[in-house]
Amino acid sequence: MKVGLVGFAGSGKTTIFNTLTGLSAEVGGYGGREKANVGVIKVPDSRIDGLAQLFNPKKKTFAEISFVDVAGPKADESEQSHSGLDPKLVQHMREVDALVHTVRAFDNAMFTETADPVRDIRAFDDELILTDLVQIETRISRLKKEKDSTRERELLERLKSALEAEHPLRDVELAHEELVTLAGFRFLSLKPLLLLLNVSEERAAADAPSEVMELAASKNLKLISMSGRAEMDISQLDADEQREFLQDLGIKEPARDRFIRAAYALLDLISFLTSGEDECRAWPIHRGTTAHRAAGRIHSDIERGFIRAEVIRFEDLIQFGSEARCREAGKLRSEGKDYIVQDGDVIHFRFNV
Ligand SMILES: Nc1nc2c(ncn2[C@@H]2O[C@H](COP(=O)(O)OP(=O)(O)OP(=O)(O)O)[C@@H](O)[C@H]2O)c(=O)[nH]1
Ligand SMILES: [Mg+2]
Repeated sequence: MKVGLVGFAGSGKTTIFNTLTGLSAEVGGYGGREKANVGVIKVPDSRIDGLAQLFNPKKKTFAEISFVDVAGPKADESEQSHSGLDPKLVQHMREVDALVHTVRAFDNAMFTETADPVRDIRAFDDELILTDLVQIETRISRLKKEKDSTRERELLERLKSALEAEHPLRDVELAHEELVTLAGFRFLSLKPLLLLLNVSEERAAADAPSEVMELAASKNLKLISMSGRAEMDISQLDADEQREFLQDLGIKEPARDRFIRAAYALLDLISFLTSGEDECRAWPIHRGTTAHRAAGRIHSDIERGFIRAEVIRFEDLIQFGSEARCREAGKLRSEGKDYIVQDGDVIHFRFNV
């Protein structure tokens, strides 16, 4: 899973990036740095540790979330000129599975304007909508020139009307085949979007202001809030000190853990597990994925030569202590291609190529 940290200059993207990845990229660039920051976090999963105790594998592999953090447009510029988003930034955004809009809710001497999260949430969503609209108009005029009036054009016309009415594409109901037709466009307003409210230290443990919560709800967006600055400082301490500081600030759970949960929920991800003497591993998949497709996550050969999936619930494997004992106890199920994989299934795929 690849997540893009986006938002206006100085909203704290790089600070949040450092908090989440434990890296120390330079903050305070104020829109001036060209290079993207890239980092990866491992998703903590106690089930992998549980499996490792049984199998003593050479390797433990956790699910990963990778982050891209690119300098953002300046909020005032975007309001005045409407020149649209920088093409390089757009390119970065196209490549990610989900966008996290970092919204400034702290005051900072660097800015003449006070924080106005509601304005910024609206303005950024408008930028995404505008970028998609320009792209769609270009494509439609090309199709017109070619005297093409296929279903693609009809579909694009429909999306164009939605965008013109200021609805992001994520709010448009689309059938599976339509999504397939659209995949190549990589529209920005179609990507899952999470709002991350970056609040001042004093509000580190408080709920988001009600007007922000209401706006998020009306836009059907998930919202988490954290204090980037405070959490970044804390994330660089050792575990014991971290716990102490979090407690002092009234924060129940570190930002990284809350973030991971929100990102999984946003993308509707679950993990299935594989275990053996070589490796115990968590594999993130979308909820509702069939055993056949899940096999393909591991290797296309396993998908192609799929025979069956042998499934044990993680809890059963731990309780009975081995695959053999699970089999004796009737806890090992043999499932076919269409089985819907569940979170915490430990799967052994049988295949033949
Ligand atoms: N007071 C306060 N300052 C913060 C907080 N988070 C970030 N900052 C400061 O805001 C400034 C901008 O932070 P960055 O993380 O560089 O912002 P950015 O979104 O990466 O900015 P660009 O890369 O320019 O788009 C820096 O001076 C940070 O120290 C916060 O929670 N509270
Ligand atoms: Mg930055």
